[in-house]
Amino acid sequence: MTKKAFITGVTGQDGAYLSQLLLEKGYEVYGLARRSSTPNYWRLEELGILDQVHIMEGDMNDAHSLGALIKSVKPLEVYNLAAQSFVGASWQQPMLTTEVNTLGTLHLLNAVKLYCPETRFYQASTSEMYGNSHFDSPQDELTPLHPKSPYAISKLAAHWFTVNYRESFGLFACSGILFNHESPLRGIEFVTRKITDGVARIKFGLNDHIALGNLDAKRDWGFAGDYVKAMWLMLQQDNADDYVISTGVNHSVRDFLDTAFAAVGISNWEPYVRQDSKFMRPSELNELFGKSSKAQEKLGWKPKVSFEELVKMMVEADLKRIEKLKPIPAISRT
Ligand code: NAP
Ligand code: F7E
Repeated sequence: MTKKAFITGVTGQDGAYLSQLLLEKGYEVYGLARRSSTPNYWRLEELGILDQVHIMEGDMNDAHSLGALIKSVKPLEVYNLAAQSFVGASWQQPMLTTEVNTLGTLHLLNAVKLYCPETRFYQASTSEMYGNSHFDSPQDELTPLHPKSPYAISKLAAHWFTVNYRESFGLFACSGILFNHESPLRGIEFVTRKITDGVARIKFGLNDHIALGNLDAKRDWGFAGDYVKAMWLMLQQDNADDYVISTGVNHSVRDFLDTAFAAVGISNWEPYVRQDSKFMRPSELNELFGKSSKAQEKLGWKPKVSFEELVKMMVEADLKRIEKLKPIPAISRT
């Protein structure tokens, strides 16, 4: 019998890579997508898999639609990736962030408990839950949690609901505490993609600068394609558990700028970068990096793509995209 997987957030970065991985493994993939006047399937299209994913319309805020979908699909595995995932927006929209990230997760856990309690459940938790833990670096599964943004608080609550449904009702529910992971499919508002898109625009003369916030923040940036493998591995174990997924190496936004501009032959990026207070956060996490030894030992998972390879991959993808937008020189229009 075909294995069925249900992915919320299928139109997002991780949803696209996870769909690709599961299709390669022979799963039938069902993806929750919210109704929109302009469908947002570009990532599934870029990977060439849109026609292989069963798109199911629904919303994390609508418990009824989630319940009906889980009842009809009865998946073997559920991956809960849907979220208001942009930390910066969570101060402006704390209610929405909580409704989608916390209550949405609760609606989904309840649907699984009610209609298919044998289903294996993955929750997309985050290193943001640690807050400013640089006294406890690197962070692992035992590091104290002290969230610093509405996003982090909403994810912390969803994390504990996941653990609680495992402990209270015996659900096979795992929480993956993933550190930042990026790719050419990353949303444009996140700093990595904002930089690689900006570098490509500067290279082709479409823009003259990139406006950024705090350049000193450090993150543990890995490749999303590597990280979705860890999600799948968590659900293949004998017992449900929680795992940190990270590279163990961190870099500052400045390092990212160095590497991204170097990829187009620019060694001094300072003339092309302006700092704008609009992109500063009310509460910033200065430094995050994780220790994924539990995942390495128990899941046999290891990141494959290095920081340098990741940045190069993202710059190259944006150069290809922007090249297509480049105005045709007047001389060749005749
Ligand atoms: P993403 O690209 O922002 O994707 C988020 C997805 O959630 C999109 O498909 C979005 O749909 C969907 N969504 C948002 N609100 C929804 C709603 N009300 N109902 C249904 N779907 C909704 O995020 P990502 O980078 O792939 O991350 C995947 C998950 O991992 C998220 O939960 C994120 O918080 C978590 N996470 C990410 C990272 C990271 O570094 N990427 C690290 C740790 C944890 P639309 O396309 O319609 O907007
Ligand atoms: O910011 C700084 C910013 O928005 C990274 C999400 O996937 O990972 C992501 O959250 C750093 C921060 O990601 C700009 O202040 C400077 O220190 O790319 P980001 P994030 O906030 O780390 C975690 C693990 C998640 O769970 C989230 O869902 O970069 N920064 N200047 C900037 N950030 C942005 N976005 N834009 C700037 O102009």
